[in-house]
Amino acid sequence: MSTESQEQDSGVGTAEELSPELLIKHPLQNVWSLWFYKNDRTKSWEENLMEIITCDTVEDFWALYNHLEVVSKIPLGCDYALFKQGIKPMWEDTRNKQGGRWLLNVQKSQRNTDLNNYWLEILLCMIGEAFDESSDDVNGTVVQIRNKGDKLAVWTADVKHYDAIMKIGKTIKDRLNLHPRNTIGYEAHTDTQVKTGSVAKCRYTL
Ligand code: MGP
Repeated sequence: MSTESQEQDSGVGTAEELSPELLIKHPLQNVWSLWFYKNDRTKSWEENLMEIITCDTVEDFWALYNHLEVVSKIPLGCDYALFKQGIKPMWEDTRNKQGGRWLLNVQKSQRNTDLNNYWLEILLCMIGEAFDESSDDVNGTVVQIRNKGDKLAVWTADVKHYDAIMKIGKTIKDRLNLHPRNTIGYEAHTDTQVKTGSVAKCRYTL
């Protein structure tokens, strides 16, 4: 059977006949890089941080997400991070230096119930620019699997941008459907770096 008649039989049109909607991938507003932090004690913190892949379309995001190990299954001590291309998920990056993070502590008992959904929802907020005019203040997001309890954070550009920080925090609480008693705290990276024990000073809470 010729290719033409096969196409007619299957009802699938040629590339020329398909609408552009089906052919063109849907671009994201930003290009995003996925990072993995591997917990290898023989290496420095920075050496353990690896940029894995970038994505700039909705379709490529889903291909990436579906290919990844779900976050609840990655080894203890490891992190995933999704950051705007060009911003490294570290305090030292010039675009993080003045910034901080909204931090949600996720209990270990929630690892198999809520964590994967929270992480996917945050990723969708990132690529979908869910923070409206404050989306420019969002640098990226990190999820960390820890024995003492997992952590989910959204890193923002500037601790002085109060309105943007509040908008971002409220959107996170809303989109994750967090109970009002389940508070999130905003820490400046400069405070996180000098914290004593495992709790840093909180600039804001929601
Ligand atoms: P962590 O991985 O963010 O949290 O930081 P963890 O493992 O829960 O530990 P805790 O201290 O929050 O209880 C662990 C350590 O990794 C930090 O103390 C730093 O030594 C190092 N580290 C983490 N971050 C995010 C950075 C960074 O951005 N830059 C550098 N240089 N080191 C970092």
